[in-house]
Amino acid sequence: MTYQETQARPEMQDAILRHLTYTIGKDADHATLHDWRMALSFAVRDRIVDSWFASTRAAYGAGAKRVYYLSMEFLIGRLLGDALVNLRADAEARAAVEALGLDFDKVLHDEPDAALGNGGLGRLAACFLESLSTLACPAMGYGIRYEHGLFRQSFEGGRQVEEAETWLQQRHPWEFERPEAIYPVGFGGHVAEREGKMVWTPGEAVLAEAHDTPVVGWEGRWTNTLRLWGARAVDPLDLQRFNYGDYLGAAAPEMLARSISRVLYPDDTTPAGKELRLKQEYFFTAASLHDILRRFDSEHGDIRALPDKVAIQLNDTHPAIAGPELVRLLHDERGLPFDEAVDLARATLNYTNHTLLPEALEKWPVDLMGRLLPRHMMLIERIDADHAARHPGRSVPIVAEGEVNMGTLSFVMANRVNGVSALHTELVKETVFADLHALHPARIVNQTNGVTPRRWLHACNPRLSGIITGAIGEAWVGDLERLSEFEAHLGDAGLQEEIAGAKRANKVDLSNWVAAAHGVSLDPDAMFDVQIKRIHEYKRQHLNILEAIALWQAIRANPGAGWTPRVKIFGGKAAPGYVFAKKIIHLINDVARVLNADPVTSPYLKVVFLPNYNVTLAERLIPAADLSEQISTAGKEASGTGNMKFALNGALTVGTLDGANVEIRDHVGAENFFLFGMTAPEVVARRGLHDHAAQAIAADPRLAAALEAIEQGAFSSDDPGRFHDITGNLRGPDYFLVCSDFSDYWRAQRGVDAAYRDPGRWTRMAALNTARSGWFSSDRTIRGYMADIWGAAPVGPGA
Ligand code: F58
Repeated sequence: MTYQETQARPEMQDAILRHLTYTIGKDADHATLHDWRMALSFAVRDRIVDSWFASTRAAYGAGAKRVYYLSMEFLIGRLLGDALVNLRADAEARAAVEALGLDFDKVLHDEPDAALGNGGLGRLAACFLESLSTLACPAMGYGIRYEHGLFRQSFEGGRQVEEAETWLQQRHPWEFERPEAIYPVGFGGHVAEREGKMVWTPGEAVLAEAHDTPVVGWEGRWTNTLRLWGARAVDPLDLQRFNYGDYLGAAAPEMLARSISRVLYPDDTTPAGKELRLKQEYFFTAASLHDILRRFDSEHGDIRALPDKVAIQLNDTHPAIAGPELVRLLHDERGLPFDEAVDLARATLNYTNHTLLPEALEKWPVDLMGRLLPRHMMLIERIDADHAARHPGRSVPIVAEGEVNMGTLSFVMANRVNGVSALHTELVKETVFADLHALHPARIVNQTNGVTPRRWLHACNPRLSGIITGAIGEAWVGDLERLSEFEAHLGDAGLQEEIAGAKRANKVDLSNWVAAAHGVSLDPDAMFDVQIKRIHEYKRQHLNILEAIALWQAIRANPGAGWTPRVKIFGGKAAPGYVFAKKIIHLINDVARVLNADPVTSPYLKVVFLPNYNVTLAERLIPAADLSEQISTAGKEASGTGNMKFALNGALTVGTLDGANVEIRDHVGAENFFLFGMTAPEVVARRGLHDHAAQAIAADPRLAAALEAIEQGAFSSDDPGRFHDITGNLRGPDYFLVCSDFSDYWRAQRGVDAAYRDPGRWTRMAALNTARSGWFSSDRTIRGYMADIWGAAPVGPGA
């Protein structure tokens, strides 16, 4: 069928065929799956554009305050299914695609997963963009258009192998190139005083080119923009070198410039400390600020009104150079007095802290900062001196021991500083920023994270979503607090059966996929126990695998004891340079190989590590999970957001009192949450015992036996010493207190087993988790930011 063979066709089908013909240049007989996916994406994009223009007009018309979210990372995942759901066009698209003889799900699954982020911080930014649109808050996300997102993970002999990710190899249908929005960004050079003014002459410059992706909110009411900057050379070709036959050298300027937006740094908690990373940070921050001021100038006259019309959020310290850069623009370039420039910048900027881990707090050597950004280094020193003068004897230095502390800089230059869960915010006040908090007691506020219910329940779990809508109507999708109405229906035995049936069907889907994609067969009647997140010592995947080993030993010792069948599912990537985390992955894979091959125990216990965990895999796993593992050392996980997605989808949590687990437990009820482990203050006290690990091992024969099994090579007979650094660490410093929390974890897990053996009780607990998780919507979080931090209000049709 060609587009020309016109008969009356439903609108969506017509739009798909039109794009296939005129945008892709293919006819239906020769179109590949990829062509069809592109055609559908363009058809859907057309509909978003209408809402986009209306939103842009409404925001300009209202002269509204705008919010700018600056983030090194946006972990957006696939966009097609999400856009269709938000436009409420998913059923229509499915019908259109199927009428064209195609498998709709296959078309959706053809889309690459855009992994422009490492983990929670990047995914939070993506959820925030969706909620900002849903709430009709005029906003823009600014970040980097990485050519290669987070690496692709596979396993070889149980070891993690990394490969470059290539999401942009195919055309990206969602973005619009904006060659008119292009700014030079300078580096290096020198600073000179001219007529009483400091003038920075950069030694090199690259161009930042904008690429815009519309982000459509629920029901298409409002659409904001994600603007990602790509780096390009000012002079793409060195013609002289080319003419001399030096073709490689001629292309060097372009290669060098492009390297800035080439790859996402895959370090999840330790700052890279590399020059290129600082260049990336300044590159996107400078381009974004230029763009923000240009837009401000086009709408408003007096720059002194900046804080009334603009709120800028710094997602962690990665865009912290925004402080000195904004001061430079206001003071050096626009001639405002320094003090006024600082005050205006501070009234406009806000900073979110996502971690307390000392090794994760960014610091840059003064030498490097001075060489790469000489004017900014001068301004940082002046901001530091100015803050010290305002607080004589009590100031906290931004520059100390030859380094610029980006957390201190962000705090000093922010109107509001926020933590991401109640516990984390209290710890921010008591630890990293205690001195600054004493100076500025009103500056730190809490905004507990949230997740978008559109992607993380309605779209990824259509069975449960349908049941909820059947019981209480569909208003909950746009107003998640209304999920609480679901609770009143839970007494209905029929409804409970439906909920249990939906979970089982989700587990069957997952089992089928795991069998097809990875050749492992899972029993959908076993408990699906899931830990998915970055691999890090503080998240304690090794506590989970130790418990698996101890359970395996217990089952072997007494196979007939009525064990509750369980599948432990792991997913997550380790930073390529994080040797210990990679060892944990290897251990889990080795344990899985031995346990899954054991005919006595495997009916009761299996372990699988699914490779290449990403947003798409999370969307498959979370709806199928029975148990959510949130087992970090108390005080270390700032919030967590996966924990919220699981609770919302009716998985019960086994977890510590860490991050937002505390608030989840408060909401769902202590009786519907499997708590274990030390509290944050207990953790601190326990570390004071020099032999805490040895004591814990001596007190728990199960733990001792599990460690011995690893040490004796039970899982690595070819190399018995393979995991000595893990067991050595656990017996030795065990900073994250795996051993000290083991016994209580074991106890909690046996409580989980007992609860799972009573399906009625389990389903009720799971359903209560769903019904009581309405507070964890990112809509609630964004309302909090709008009210407490940005002073922003919704506009227009969605208001
Ligand atoms: C995460 N941080 C926190 N950092 O660990 C998690 O508790 C929290 O829920 C989430 O932020 C959102 O607030 C996180 O994901 C990173 O990935 C950074 C990437 C760049 C280098 C430094 C860490």
